[in-house]
Amino acid sequence: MSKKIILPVILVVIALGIWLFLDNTNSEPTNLKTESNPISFNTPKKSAHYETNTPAHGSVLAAAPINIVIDFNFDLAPPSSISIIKDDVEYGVGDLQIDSDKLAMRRNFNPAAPNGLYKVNYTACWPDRSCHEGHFEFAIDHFLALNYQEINENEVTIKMSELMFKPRDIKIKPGTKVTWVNDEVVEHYVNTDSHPDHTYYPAQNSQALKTGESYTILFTTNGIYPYHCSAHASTMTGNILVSD
Ligand SMILES: [Cu+2]
Repeated sequence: MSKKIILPVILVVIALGIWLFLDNTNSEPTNLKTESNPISFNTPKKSAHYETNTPAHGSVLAAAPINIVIDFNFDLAPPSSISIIKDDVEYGVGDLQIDSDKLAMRRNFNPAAPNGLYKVNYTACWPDRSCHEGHFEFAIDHFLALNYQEINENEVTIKMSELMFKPRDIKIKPGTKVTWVNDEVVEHYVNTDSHPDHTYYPAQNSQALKTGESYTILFTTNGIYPYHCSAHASTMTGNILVSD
């Protein structure tokens, strides 16, 4: 190759390199936009006698929760309250309810709530009329439902095997009967969140299930139902998404 040709070739290669570098730099913000933006959660504040809550602080749900439930280790009393706010709009529905054992309080949630970050502010009051405040956050991202297995049957079976719920995350229609069957030697449970209070949707709490034993409930109300096995609470988890 003669020197006359080599110089233009080198210049073209350098120009191409600069163009590729600039193009990569330019395309970065576009890539970020197409991925779902990570949500940053503020530090929660726990009131006196607080134990757990559902949805969990920092959780991202594939649909609106049916209610917000907060658990305590002391008797709740009026005038306790729960408020769920996004963009200055209240998404709590109806009055606060204190459970009959007085250890949990709950408020229904607007099923039409859009994607985004929700802040839960609560006031927990005791029989002596003293009150304490706390707060936590969760988010809704309906796009997560794309990862759910959609099952359009009247009856669905979820196996408990290899320390997992199979399938783990399912989407069903209201009016679907779900049966959990224990397929292995170790005992399992079906427990609604949170752990260990199991208060979010109390109908979804089974006794210990031995090999071959099953538990069945009917889901009638739209929303997300996070659950776990209380014997393997940190790893054996699942979600039922009910949507018509
Ligand atoms: Cu288990």
